[in-house]
Amino acid sequence: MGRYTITYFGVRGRCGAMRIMMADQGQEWKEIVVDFADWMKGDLKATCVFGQLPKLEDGGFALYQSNAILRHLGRNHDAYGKDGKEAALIDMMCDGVEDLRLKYVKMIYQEYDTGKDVYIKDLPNHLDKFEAVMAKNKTGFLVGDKPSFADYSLFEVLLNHLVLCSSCLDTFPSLKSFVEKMSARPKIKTFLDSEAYKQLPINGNGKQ
Ligand code: GTS
Repeated sequence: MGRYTITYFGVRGRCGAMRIMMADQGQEWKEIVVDFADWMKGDLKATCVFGQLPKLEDGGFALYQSNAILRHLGRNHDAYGKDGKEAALIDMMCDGVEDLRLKYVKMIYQEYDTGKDVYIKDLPNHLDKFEAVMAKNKTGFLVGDKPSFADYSLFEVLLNHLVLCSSCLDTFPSLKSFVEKMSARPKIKTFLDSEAYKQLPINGNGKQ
C-alpha cells in the first residue's frame, strides 16, 4: 500500500481529480469510505478542520480541502510547473476549473431538473476560456509541457461534463484532443477502466 490515504464518501465527487492524478503518477493509495449515516453521527466531522471531507493523509500528515490536496500532490510529484511563474499560472487555471466545478455542483445538487438545459446552453461560454489557453500553449497541457494538477482537475471536470452532454466538446478541438490524450495515458486508462472507478457514482445524489 502506498503513502496516501483518502477518506471520503463513496462518490467520485471532489476526489475524482486527485485519484486520477495519483494513478497517473504511479501512486497507490488506501481508501477509507465513509458511510453517510455514520458521518451524520458527527464524531468524524468534529475532527475535520472545516467539518468536511475529503481528507488526505500523507504518512502522518493530514490535509483537507480538495484543491489544497491537489497542490500538495503537485509539489510531491513534480506537477506544479518548472518555476514560480508556471506555478502561478497553474494556480490560476486550477481556480478557473474550481469556478466551473462550483457551477456544475450547484446545477447538479440544486437545479438539475429546472436548470440542466440552461446550464448546457451556457457551457460553451465557460469552456471557450479553457480552449483558448490549451490552444495557445500547444503542448497539449494547460501550462508547460507536462501534466500539472490543474490538468488533472480540468480533465476530471470535462469527463463529468461529457456524461452530462456527450457533444459538449465537439466545438472545442483542443479540449477534445486533451481529453482523448489524457484518457489514453496508460496509467489513467487502467484506472478509468477499473471497477474501483466505475462503481463510484459521480455525485452523491445520483444525478449526472
Ligand atoms: N471546499 C471543500 C473541498 O474542496 O474539499 C468542500 C468539501 C465539501 O463540500 N465536502 C462535502 C462534505 O463533507 C462532501 S462533497 O460536497 O465533496 O461531496 N459534506 C458533509 C458535510 O457535513 O458538510
